[in-house]
Amino acid sequence: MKTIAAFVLAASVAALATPALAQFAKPEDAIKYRQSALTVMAAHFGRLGAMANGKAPFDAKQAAENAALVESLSKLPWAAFGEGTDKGSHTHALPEVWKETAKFKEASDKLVAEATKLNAAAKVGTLDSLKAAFGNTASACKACHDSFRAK
Ligand code: ASC
Repeated sequence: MKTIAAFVLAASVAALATPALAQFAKPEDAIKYRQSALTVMAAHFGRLGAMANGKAPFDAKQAAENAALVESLSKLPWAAFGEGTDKGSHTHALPEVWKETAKFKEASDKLVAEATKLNAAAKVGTLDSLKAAFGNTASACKACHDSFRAK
């Protein structure tokens, strides 16, 4: 009994201490997860872009809903870029993601910060506030793509 308890405790500690990859059974699962999160985020960000760029009528409620999703989704992909997930299925992620980890973290933190501001700006309910925050968020997307995503 004591042995089992000790084993369970050790396993729990190991699970808590293990890096993000442990959340995924296989590298391809992590790749699929992060690509899915980024795809869904881009869909909602694109709806905001259509409004910000005058291609769709501004709708404050729609903007707020989409920006809230963008903020939540912006937090998801990064845990799925763990060690060993540079290959396993088709990926556009460059080796720099795993070579320049501090720079990659800075770039992803920047996106989360801008998406958080975007959500706050959308809640203001005006096209002008949406436009400014949309542009800053798009710049954060682009900065990360420029350094870390294959063309
Ligand atoms: C989008 C989208 C991206 C970013 C990026 C911004 O709508 O799908 O990847 O914006 O193009 O520069």
